[in-house]
Amino acid sequence: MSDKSYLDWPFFDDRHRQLQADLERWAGDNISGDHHGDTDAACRDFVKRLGAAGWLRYAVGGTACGGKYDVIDTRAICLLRETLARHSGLADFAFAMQGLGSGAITLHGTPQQKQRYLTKVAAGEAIAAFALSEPNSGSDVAAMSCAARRDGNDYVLDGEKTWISNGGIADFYVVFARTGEAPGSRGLSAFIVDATTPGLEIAERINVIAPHPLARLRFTNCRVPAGNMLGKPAQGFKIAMQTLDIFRTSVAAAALGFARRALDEALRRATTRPMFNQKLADFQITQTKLAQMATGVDISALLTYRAAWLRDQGKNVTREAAMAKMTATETAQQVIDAAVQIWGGLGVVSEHPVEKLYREIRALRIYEGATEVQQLIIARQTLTAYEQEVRT
Ligand code: COS
Repeated sequence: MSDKSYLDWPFFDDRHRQLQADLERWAGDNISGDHHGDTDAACRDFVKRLGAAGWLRYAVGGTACGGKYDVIDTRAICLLRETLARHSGLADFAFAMQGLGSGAITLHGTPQQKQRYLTKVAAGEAIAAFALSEPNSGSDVAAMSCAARRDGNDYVLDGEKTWISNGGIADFYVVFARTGEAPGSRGLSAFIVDATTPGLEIAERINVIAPHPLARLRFTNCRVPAGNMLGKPAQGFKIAMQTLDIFRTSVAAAALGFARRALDEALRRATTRPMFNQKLADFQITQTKLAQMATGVDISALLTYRAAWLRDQGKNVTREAAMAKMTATETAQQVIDAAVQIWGGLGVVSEHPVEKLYREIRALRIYEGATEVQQLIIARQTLTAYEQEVRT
C-alpha cells in the first residue's frame, strides 16, 4: 500500500520501475517479516534466497563475475534496500552486507579476485563482511591500529576489529589495516581475509537491540598472501571511503523504507481506530503528525535518490551521500516514533511492526558514519566550496 508516486521522478529509468515492481511481488511472496530464534540461520537463509532469486547480482559490479551490470547501479541498490527494508529489516541487512562486504572488491579487485569472490557473493554462495572499525577507532578511521606487516610473499595481520556485521557467519572479510607507508590515513591498506585463515578468530559475538550477526574479530599472527591486497599499498583509506560513498546512500534508502513502513502502519491505525465518536485520523492533532511524517518521507527520498542518481552520472557524491544518510536516518527515527505514538500501547508490544521498526532504525544513525560524522563531512565540503569561490 506504500506510496509509489516517487517512481515517476526523473531520477529513475524504466528499468528501475520494473525492478521495483518485480521485487515488490517477490518480497510479498517470500518475506514474512517474522524471524524468531536463530538470527544467524535466518540471515544465511536470506542470503541464499536473495542470491537464488537474482537480487544479489545488483550488489556487485561486473557482468563477468555475476554482477547485473558492469558498474554498480546505485539507484537499483537503493530501490532494493528501500523495498526490502519495508518488508523486513533482516532481509535488507542480508542484501546490504553482501554489497558493503564486497564493495571494495567491485571497485578495486583484480580480475582474479573478482572472479573468486564476487561470483559467489552474487549467487548467495559466500557471505561477505567489511571490517573497518576498531575498539579505539570508529569515527576516526585514520587512527586505526590493526597492523599488517610485509613478510616475504605474505602480510601478517595483528590487532582487532569490532562492530563487524556478518562477523561469525561471513566466508571472507575485507579488512583495513595499517601498513605504515605514512602516518594517519596515508598508511592504510585493504586485504581480503578468508574466514578460515589461521590467526583470525571471532573474539566476541555482540547482541544488539535489533538482532543481526555482529562480532569482534581478533587477528593474531594472521598470515595472508600479498595477492590478497586490494588495490595498492597505502590506498586503504580511500578504498574504504569510496565504498562508503556508495553504501552510505543505501543506508539512507533503508531508513526511507523503514519510514515508509511506519507511515503505512500509522495510516492503517489512524483510519480505523475509533475514538471519541470519530476516527483517530479525524483529529487535527493526528493530521499534523501524518503531514510531518509524509513530508519527512519525501524529503528523505529526494535526498537519497539525488545522491544515487548523481553517483550513477559518475559524479563525486561524498557530500550528497552524507546529506542523504544524515537526513533519512534522523527523519526515519522521528517518523517511526510518531507511528509508535499513534499505535499507543500496542506500539510498544514486542514484535509489533512499529516496535520492531523502533528498534531497527536506531543503529542506522550510528553505523557507516554516525550523524555527527556526516555533519563533519557536509560542513567541510561546504566550507571548502565557499573558500574556493572567495579565492577566485
Ligand atoms: N573518496 C576518496 N577519497 C577520500 C574520500 C572519499 N569519499 N574522503 C576522503 N578522502 C581522501 C581525502 O581526499 C584525503 O586525501 P589526501 O590524503 O590525498 O589528502 C584522505 O582521504 C584523508 O581524508 P580526510 O582528511 O577527510 O580524513 P579524516 O581522517 O579527517 O577523516 C572522516 C574523515 C571523518 C570523514 C572519516 O574518517 C570517516 O568517514 N569516518 C567514519 C567512518 C565510518 O563510517 N565508520 C563506519 C564503518 S562501517 S559500519
